[in-house]
Amino acid sequence: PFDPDWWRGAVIYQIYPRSYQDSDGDGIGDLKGITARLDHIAGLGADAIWISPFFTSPMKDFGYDVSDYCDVDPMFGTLADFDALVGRAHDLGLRVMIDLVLSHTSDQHPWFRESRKDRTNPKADWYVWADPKPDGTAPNNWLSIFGGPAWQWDGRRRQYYLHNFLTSQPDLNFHCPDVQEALLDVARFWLDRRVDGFRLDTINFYIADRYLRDNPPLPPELRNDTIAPSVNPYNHQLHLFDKNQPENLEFLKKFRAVLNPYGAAAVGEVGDAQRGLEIMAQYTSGGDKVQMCYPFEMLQPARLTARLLSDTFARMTAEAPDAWPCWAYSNHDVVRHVTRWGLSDDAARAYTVLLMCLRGSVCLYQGEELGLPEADVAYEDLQDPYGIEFWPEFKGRDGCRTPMVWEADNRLGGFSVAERAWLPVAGAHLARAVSAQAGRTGSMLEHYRAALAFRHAHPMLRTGAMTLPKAAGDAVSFLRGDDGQVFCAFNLGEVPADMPLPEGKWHPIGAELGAVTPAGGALVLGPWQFCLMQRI
Ligand code: TEU
Repeated sequence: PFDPDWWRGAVIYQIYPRSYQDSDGDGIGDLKGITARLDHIAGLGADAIWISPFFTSPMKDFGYDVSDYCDVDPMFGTLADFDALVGRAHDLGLRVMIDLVLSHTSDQHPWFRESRKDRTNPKADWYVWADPKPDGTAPNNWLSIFGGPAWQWDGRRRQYYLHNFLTSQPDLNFHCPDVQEALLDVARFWLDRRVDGFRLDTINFYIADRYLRDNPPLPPELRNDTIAPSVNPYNHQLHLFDKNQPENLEFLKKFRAVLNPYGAAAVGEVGDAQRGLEIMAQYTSGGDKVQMCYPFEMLQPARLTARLLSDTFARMTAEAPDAWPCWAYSNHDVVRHVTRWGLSDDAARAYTVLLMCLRGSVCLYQGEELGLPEADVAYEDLQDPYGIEFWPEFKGRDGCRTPMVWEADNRLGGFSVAERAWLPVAGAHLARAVSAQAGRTGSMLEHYRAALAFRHAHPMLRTGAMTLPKAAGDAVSFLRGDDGQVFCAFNLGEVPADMPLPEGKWHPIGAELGAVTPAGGALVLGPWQFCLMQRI
């Protein structure tokens, strides 16, 4: 059904296609595998899926290095398989979002092969090429996210090219109008194949300063000491000129104009540890750019405390009251949150309910609904180039990318019939497989199902207003709904918390989630307890 607002408050389930379900026994997941498992996602109560890249790719960054935007990599299947996936998803009431990696291509993309030939070919300006400084060094001080300078020397053109990630991921030059047009055509291609929206990879990296000015050093108060400086260049520079240039807003408006006739939506991933919320406000307010942004606030190593939650919402509201976030605790780039934050099952349950009560849309990452911890991947089994480079200080992203576990009594968890999977299935995950949890009262999977159903049953949790969260120690509370119809209170800690009850008459809801009921006019929340109430 045509509903241009479908994304608002939606729960989007992220699929990492290499690791969801292998249908042809090569040890790598594929599109047919995903199609076969869509019932699980519909049964969970999600509104949409986001599939990480499945396009033709040399797989140096596992699909985030695209060599053909308009085809499926043979490893994952065919365009016909994709059409079948979309058809089945729509039959189940699931919207389909795909992951467009527009900021850079693979160095094997025909556009880059042509562009690097010489300085006069028709695609000579399609990438960010620059002459060396007089002493032969790189044009400026910009750094790559995956370590080292963001510039790679090319002997043939005798120039440097910009790469924000691997050297095999050259950055497209969005100052070139033909590049913008070609990328809008990519979006049209997939919209015509009935996708409902896009996750836009590194949306704030599209446009770099046309004068290639040096970034200033990062002021100490903005440094994030939880990330080792060798591992993440965010600790060295204020990313003033290499990303998020004002011209990006013009491109996003063009992108939105492509989406509108289809009722499609986009969520932009904002990779900026310092100014993510500010950038989200720029990109999502006004209704003429992208609908949602995906900031990194809840993906940090530091646990989402009551204080961090209230600060985040206060900052976000100050930047733009109509900004629309898409929250996530876990994804294919970070340590799974249960491990990252050291959560017990009780704590994880409370965080799940909290996520379902927040204003914004939500992304869940495959396996999160099983309460999976990060997998231990031995050095010999590492696949992620980012991890191989920085081991052991940073172990890379493989520990959150191991295969999904479907069957507890199967060596590869029912993921594949192959001898080996591309990443090992974590032995410790098997006991948490879907087969071990489905239909079992009190399991994490059933808790997620109930939490999603709860959000659905109370539309004000999806689209209603939210008061600024009030934090007191580890406890936090807020009201949802335009008239504050729902009261939500959480104890995000181990120490019992006394909380003031809101004024007015209320009746408790969410018993099926384990919400507690105030007794004798007082609200005392034990460790990781929460209370949900509806105004009478
Ligand atoms: O990630 C963008 C991003 O900023 C990440 O580099 C993140 O900081 C890092 O992975 C943390 O470990 C996107 C994709 O999600 C990621 O998988 C890709 O490698 C990257 O873009 C390049 O396309």
